[in-house]
Amino acid sequence: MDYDGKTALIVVDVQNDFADPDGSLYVAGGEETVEPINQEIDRARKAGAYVAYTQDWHPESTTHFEKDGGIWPVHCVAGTWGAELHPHLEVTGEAVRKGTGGEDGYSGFSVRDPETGEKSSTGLAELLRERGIERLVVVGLALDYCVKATALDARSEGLAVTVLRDATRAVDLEPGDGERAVEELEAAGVAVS
Ligand code: VGL
Ligand code: ZN
Repeated sequence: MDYDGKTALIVVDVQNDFADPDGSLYVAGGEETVEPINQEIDRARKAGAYVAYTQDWHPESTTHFEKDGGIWPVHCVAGTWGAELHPHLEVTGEAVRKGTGGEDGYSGFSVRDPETGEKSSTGLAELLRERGIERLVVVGLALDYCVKATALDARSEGLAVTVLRDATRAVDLEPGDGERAVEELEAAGVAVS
């Protein structure tokens, strides 16, 4: 993907809990994405493209967590080491935080109230719209959750979307989840390269 003013790069959840082997929801190989992502950030910045980041940002108690009725170990609790962006990640733009009110949801674009099911925007769509963005490159963690959900929502927003396979890794709760995510993305018109 060549960057320009109408193409943005979104760096999804490159946080210690996912990208550091000591993180509580470590995604195998997560730390290996940091270098290719930094190169992508450099390419995007040199072309004057907009770069945004997302952060999973949970309260201590949320139905997202296994201990509170969900499926995940406690991770990315607001203000903790695990929620910080990886220390080697080049940070050059705004970070959109999702799940701050205990909502569920994986996409950088929207979260869902676990009680009412009501969806609300994180503000990312507005940030992109204000800048007249038409194309989005999505990288980060994890391929089968937040990267996939963000890319699919971006397609629903009418954007052309590319996911860079080398700059993401899958949780693979079930073996093959990453490959199935790629198929789902491609079926939705996302380019995976
Ligand atoms: C994520 C599981 C739980 C992600 C976030 O960033 O892909 N996965 N919360
Ligand atoms: Zn989470």
